[in-house]
Amino acid sequence: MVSIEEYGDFDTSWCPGCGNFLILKSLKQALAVQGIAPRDVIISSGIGQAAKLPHYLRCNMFNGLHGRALPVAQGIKMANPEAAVLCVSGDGCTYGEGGNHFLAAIRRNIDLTLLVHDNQIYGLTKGQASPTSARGHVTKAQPEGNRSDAFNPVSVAVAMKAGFVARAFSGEPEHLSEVIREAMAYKGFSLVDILQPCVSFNKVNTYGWYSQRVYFPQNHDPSDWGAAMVLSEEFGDRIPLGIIYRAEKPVFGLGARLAEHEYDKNDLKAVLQSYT
Ligand SMILES: Cc1ncc(C[n+]2csc(CCOP(=O)(O)OP(=O)(O)O)c2C)c(N)n1
Ligand code: SF4
Repeated sequence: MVSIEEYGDFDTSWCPGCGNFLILKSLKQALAVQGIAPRDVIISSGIGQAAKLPHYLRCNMFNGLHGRALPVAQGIKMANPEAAVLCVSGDGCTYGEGGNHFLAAIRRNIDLTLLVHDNQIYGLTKGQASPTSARGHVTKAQPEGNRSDAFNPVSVAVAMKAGFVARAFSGEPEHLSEVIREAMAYKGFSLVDILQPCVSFNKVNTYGWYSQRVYFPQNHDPSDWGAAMVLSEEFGDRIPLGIIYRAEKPVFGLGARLAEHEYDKNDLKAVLQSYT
């Protein structure tokens, strides 16, 4: 039995009302309900407001370079197959700077869960357009409107036949927590793209904007790739939530440990010292 309290309660540097709070709460709940203890969780994150999440959770963590959280998460899982490995970052970090790692992680299919706080903006650097910002979105850095088309991560993941692809909304925390649980239980690479209002810098995609659009599709069969492809394209007046696509696939290195031998801590010390 694991309680939510074991995951701690930390001060954050997030703005009051930020969608990140409900993602953190939903994740804590998902971990506790699954009975996973903090010592068994390892989170890799990049740079950005979303990437600070593991700072506010009692767990093992690695906070690395912008866009580079996924390769680290994959290495962590290969070295620690028994651990619950998550990668948590923003839409800019994951789909922009880390875009090719996102594609490679889908292809390789190592068993880990990627949670993307998708606020359709660069939050930490004060509101430039991100890969998921809509064409025409006016920001301080794009006063004439964003001139690029938006990247649709759910469509790309479904097109590449990623084994588990879901979308959730931080304004629906119970549903979000349930989807995180299902993603973590899935054996293979799982993506949860989470709509997360940035109350300070995205005045378009607000709680109200998302709330008016999100819906839970009835009778969608996530094993139907064609239907998932069609559903994944819907991102406008209506935005479907839930598991969009799900399939069983060969998992890279399932149950295998990267290194079996015991290591000598002194050797490790010497390697670390060689970098100072
Ligand atoms: C290689 C590199 N490029 C740019 C930056 C500057 N930078 C830091 S955070 C950030 C944007 C973060 O946006 P996002 O990933 O969407 O996360 P959010 O802050 O919105 O949660 C940028 C561009 C950096 N740290 N490293
Ligand atoms: S800038 Fe936006 S994403 Fe960052 S903490 Fe504030 S509301 Fe959240």
